[in-house]
Amino acid sequence: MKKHKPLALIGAEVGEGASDSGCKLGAQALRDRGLAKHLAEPHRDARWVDMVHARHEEQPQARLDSVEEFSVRLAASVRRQLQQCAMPVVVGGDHSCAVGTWSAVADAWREKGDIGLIWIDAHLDAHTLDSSDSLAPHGMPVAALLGHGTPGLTSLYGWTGKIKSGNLVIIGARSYEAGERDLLESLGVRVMYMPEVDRRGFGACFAEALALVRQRTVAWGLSFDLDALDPADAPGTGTPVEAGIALVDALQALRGHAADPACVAVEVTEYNPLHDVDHRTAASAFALLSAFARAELPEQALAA
Ligand code: 5AB
Ligand code: MN
Ligand code: MN
Ligand code: MN
Repeated sequence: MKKHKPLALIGAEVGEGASDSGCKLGAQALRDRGLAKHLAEPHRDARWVDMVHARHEEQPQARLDSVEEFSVRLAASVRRQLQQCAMPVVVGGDHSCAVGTWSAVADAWREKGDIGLIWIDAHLDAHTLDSSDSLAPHGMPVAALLGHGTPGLTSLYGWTGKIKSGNLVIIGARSYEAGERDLLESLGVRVMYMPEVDRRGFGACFAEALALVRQRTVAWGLSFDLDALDPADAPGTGTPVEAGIALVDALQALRGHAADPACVAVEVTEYNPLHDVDHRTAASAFALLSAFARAELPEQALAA
C-alpha cells in the first residue's frame, strides 16, 4: 500500500482573536499530550513542523493588528507545507487562524481553480468590524475569506475572495447575530443550522456538503471549531453553546476523508485547555483528527 501524504502539524498560538485568550494555549497543550504520535500510522507520517505565535496585545485595535500580522506568518507556514506536498493540520488557537490557513490554500491553488471549505461551528464567524459587537476577530474569518471585512484580513497575498460563496458550507450553527446571518444570506452561502442537523443527522449533512464542495472545486478542506460539538463532549472551548453535534456522529461522518486526494488541509480550533474538564475536549480533538486522517477510506478498506 502506498504512503499517504504526511500530516504536517502547525500550532496556531493565537488567542488575541477572542475576548478570552485561553485558546492561545491550545496547540501546545495538544502537542504536549502527544497529538503527533496519536495521528501517526504505518502508512501515514505525522509530525509537528511549526509553532506560529501571535504577539500578545490587550487593546482591541492592537489585538486586531496582532491577528493580521500573525495571519501572514501562519499563511507562510501553511504554504511551505503545501509546497512540500504535505497536508497541513493547523491546530488552534482561536478561529481567527482560519484566515491564514485558507488564504494560503486558496493562493496555492489559485492557478488551478477554486477551493472549497466545510466549516463546522456553533457560530457563523461572518462578522465585519461594522456588524460585530465584540470586535473579536475570531468572529470574522468566514466574512474575511469571502472578501468582506478589514483589508488586513481579506487581502493576504494581495487579492480578496479566497473562498467563493458557493464553495462554502457551514454546519452546526446555533448562535449568531443578525448582521452576519444577513451577509451570508445575501451571498447565498449554504448554512446547515442546528435544527437541520438534528432533523437529518450530521452524517447526511456532511455528505451533502462534501458532494457540493467536491463538485465545484479542485481542492477542499475542513475547518472544525470544537464549539460545534455538544459541550458534553467539548467543554473546553472559548465559547461553548448548548445542544451541539454529538462527538460519535462527527467521528462516523468524518472518518477517512483526508485520504481523498482532493482534501488538502484541515484545521481544528478553539481548544481552551483552561476550561477543559478531565481532558475531555483534548480527547475529542484527538479523536476527530485521527478519524478524519485515517489512512484508508471505508470503501478502500473493504476493497483491500
Ligand atoms: B468562534 C460572537 N458572534 O462575534 C462574536 O468561536 C461569537 O470562532 C464569535 O466561532 C465566536 O463575538 C467565534 C458573539
Ligand atoms: Mn469559529
Ligand atoms: Mn464557534
Ligand atoms: Mn470561540
